[in-house]
Amino acid sequence: MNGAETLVRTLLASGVDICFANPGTSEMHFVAALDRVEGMRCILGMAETVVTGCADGYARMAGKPAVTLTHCGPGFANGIANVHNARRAHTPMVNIVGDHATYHRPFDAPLTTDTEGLARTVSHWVRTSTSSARVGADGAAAVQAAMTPPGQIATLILPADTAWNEGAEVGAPLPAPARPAVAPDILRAIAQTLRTREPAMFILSGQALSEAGLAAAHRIAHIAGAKLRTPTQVPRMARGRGRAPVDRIPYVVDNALKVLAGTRHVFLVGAKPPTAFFAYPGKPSLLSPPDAVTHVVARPEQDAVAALEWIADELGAPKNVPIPDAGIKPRLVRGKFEPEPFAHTLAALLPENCIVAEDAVTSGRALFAPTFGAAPHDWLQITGGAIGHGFPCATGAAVACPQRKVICLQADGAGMYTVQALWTQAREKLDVVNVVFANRIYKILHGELLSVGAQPGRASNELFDLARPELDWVKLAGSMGVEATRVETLEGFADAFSAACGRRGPFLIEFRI
Ligand SMILES: Cc1ncc(C[n+]2csc(CCOP(=O)(O)OP(=O)(O)O)c2C)c(N)n1
Repeated sequence: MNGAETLVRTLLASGVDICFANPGTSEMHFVAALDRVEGMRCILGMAETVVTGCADGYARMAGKPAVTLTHCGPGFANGIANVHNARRAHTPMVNIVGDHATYHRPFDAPLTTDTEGLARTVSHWVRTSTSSARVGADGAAAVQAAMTPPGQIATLILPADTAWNEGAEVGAPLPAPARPAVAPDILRAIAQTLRTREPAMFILSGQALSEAGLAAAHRIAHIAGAKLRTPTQVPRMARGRGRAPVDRIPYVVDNALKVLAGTRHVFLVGAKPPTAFFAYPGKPSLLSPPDAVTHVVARPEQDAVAALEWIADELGAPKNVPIPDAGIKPRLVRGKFEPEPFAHTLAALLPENCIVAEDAVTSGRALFAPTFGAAPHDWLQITGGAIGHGFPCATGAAVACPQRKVICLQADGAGMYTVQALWTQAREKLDVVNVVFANRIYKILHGELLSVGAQPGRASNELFDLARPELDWVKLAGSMGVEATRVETLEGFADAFSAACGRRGPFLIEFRI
């Protein structure tokens, strides 16, 4: 058996059976092995950042990694932005990067680059296989690294001769470490602090945003009077009716400061200290008040659900605290697009148990609160700020959950980074309703320009304008095999969205706003 075949068999034995790929010459033996070995579903992405974004969306929903296959340093480099987003989401991911044969490297052929160096910038674990005999064991180690809590990026570089040489052995699957528990002393001290009833805020991310994590946090909020928030962007959150309505920390620094004002204790549960996305002249980087004390309840890799439940029990919170009515009833609104009326309309229409992948930038600012009253759903967001995440994330999520409707909320400028994902949706017949907010402008950047203290001018108008020429999303989608329609009003959107949700397969709605 050659190295490539042992790698495919090792990945399958380790539970990895989806391969998002964009291969080249150095990966041909891996591709040939995929032909010989049953069981690995191969999905082509027509750009590496689609490949890596799909793997992110897939793993967030599947709870296990997909494998990506990319071509040499430059191919992997094309995919780095969405590996970065995945790393920020603590997504498990295994990247196989084919590279030149070991003996070919000294000749400095055109694709030669520092592949390991590129991989290291976004990976927790990097290894280059040195012989076919090692490939199986390296593959098993890569999956183990990816599955190490809270989820890691593992990149295995596969020189072509290690793939084609014979004499390789399938690697035995390696156990994934369990999530470590938080030490009881730490939890006891946190409970003690909560008993003072000084103003407290829990910031929840990762596992704490699961249904169980939210329920436990809600018990603590109820008994201790603590407030609950998520970071500005969440990797995955259980939302909708029956789930604790935890709002996010706003993106705009002044609004975020207002939300955190008066907080004496910040409790981090799988989250980082609340930090502004960017520095702005005269504004703080850290969003919590300077005199607030920050406590780490659970690091991202620790068992946050158990920690929250322990604190809730310790404080004597009832086991089942009813979720209060969020006070917002979803309703269909008519008229032109505005973020808030759109959010109410969407909330009224979201299908039961759907998955929302959101990269909606300014059009998504008001989505969180109104959708607390929507049917139960999971929400995935771009966690690393590298735009162009929505289409591929939705694509990967649809591969992971073929029985669930996926809704992709995508800003137009961001969408153009990874528009090719629509082609993958069509080819794989994935059940995704894509909504594109076509404002034909990089709207957020106008606000950012003013926020950093600069003034608009000819160059900024030129660089933020997308209207010359105008994109036609109906044609773009159509050319990639995705049916599409254009709407200009909320009532038009409601009709198109309901119809799209009532059928299967990919669809795109261009919302001209
Ligand atoms: C990979 C990457 N490149 C560039 C940026 C900078 N950037 C942030 S938002 C944005 C434009 C967003 O425009 P659009 O997606 O149309 O959303 P809108 O602001 O109009 O709501 C850009 C270019 C980024 N965040 N990530």
